[in-house]
Amino acid sequence: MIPRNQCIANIKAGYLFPEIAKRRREYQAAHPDAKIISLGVGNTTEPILPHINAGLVEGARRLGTVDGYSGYQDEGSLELREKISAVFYRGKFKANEIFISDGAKCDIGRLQLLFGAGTAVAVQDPSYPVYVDGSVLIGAAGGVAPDGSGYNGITYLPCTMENNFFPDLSRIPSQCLVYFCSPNNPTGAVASKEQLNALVKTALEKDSLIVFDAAYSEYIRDPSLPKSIFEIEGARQCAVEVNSFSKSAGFTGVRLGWSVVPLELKYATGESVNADWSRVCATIFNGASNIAQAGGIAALDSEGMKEISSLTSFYLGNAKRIRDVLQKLGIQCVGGDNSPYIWAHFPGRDSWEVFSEILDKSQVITTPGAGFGPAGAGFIRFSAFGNRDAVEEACQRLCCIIV
Ligand code: PGU
Repeated sequence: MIPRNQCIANIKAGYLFPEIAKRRREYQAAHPDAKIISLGVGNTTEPILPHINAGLVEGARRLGTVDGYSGYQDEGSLELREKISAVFYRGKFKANEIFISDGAKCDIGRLQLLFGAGTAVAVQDPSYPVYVDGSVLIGAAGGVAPDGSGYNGITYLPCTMENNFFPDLSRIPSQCLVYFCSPNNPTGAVASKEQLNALVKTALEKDSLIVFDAAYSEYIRDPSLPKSIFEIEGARQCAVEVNSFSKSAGFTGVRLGWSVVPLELKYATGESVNADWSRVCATIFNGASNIAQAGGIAALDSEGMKEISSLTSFYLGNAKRIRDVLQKLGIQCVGGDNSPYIWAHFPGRDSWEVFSEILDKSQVITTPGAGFGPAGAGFIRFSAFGNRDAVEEACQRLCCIIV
């Protein structure tokens, strides 16, 4: 048989969330009567709101008509791209700088193809696992270091209580791909304008490229906090941004997102990153579902934006309830105010052990911090995605336990 891709061999164990799902199944099998509640994976639970849903239904209906039928739309609907530019970037991007995708995760994976195996990669630590795992899969990182410091070839930028969850930028190597997520998954921290100014300045000085993941931008309530890297001067020369309708419109299962790749962005050798991205998308991606795009267009008109605001406020209401309980229990935590994640500190504890103890005592699923990188040790992530009754029940149960 043909040999295995060594990059896949380098990846340790399973992807984080299926691993948690496996532990949940095992616990359920051992405790058949347990009513498990998940505050684990960040998966939306609430129905899609009526105006946006009507957009999806209308999109499906049109496909059944002679005039409304559409087939492949590689670059995505022009109307949707123009709306994204108008709503999120004050019209500052042309339609050919916005690429419609089937979600931010998929684009994060595909973007790696632009840079390939030789690229230096830096991540906030902890971080959304796809940045690191994707880098290992493409060969930009090697195997796991035996001392528990993570994957060889990845520069981990610790984000801790001590630095207020914003990393020391001087550690970013030159000519590096820097993944940066704000509002952050998993810490819930949101970078300020000054912090993002410093990030862009560093990237420009070090000839590095930022992949800015803004998947939770619609959770920002503090108007002083930037929702996009492109609010920062100089970002067009050093950043791409990915975003998604998953967590704002409840499209986790519908699948719709976008990436912004400015025309000004150039490789060290002067070629256009935008042109290459267009080539990659045309070659291995056939565009997002036309039905999903019709839903996205509805989501971005004034009625749809009101629904996005109300849905994200609902999840932020859950976040507040969870955070209040943790604080009452004397557990130090951050996040949950401009983000749907709460990052709780269990100093000196193994986070998989804390995960199991919480599950055992309260039948609540969480996510162990260690799954997000070495600096996640001693932390637990609580997700605010859940029906209100389930979240309130989880809070009551958590109130009664001491971990
Ligand atoms: N970016 C970030 C920072 C995320 O946290 C997630 C989902 C995505 C992108 C995915 O966006 P899509 O547009 O839906 O592709 N994170 C969730 C779900 C787990 C997963 O593997 O994606 C989480 O629990 O972290």
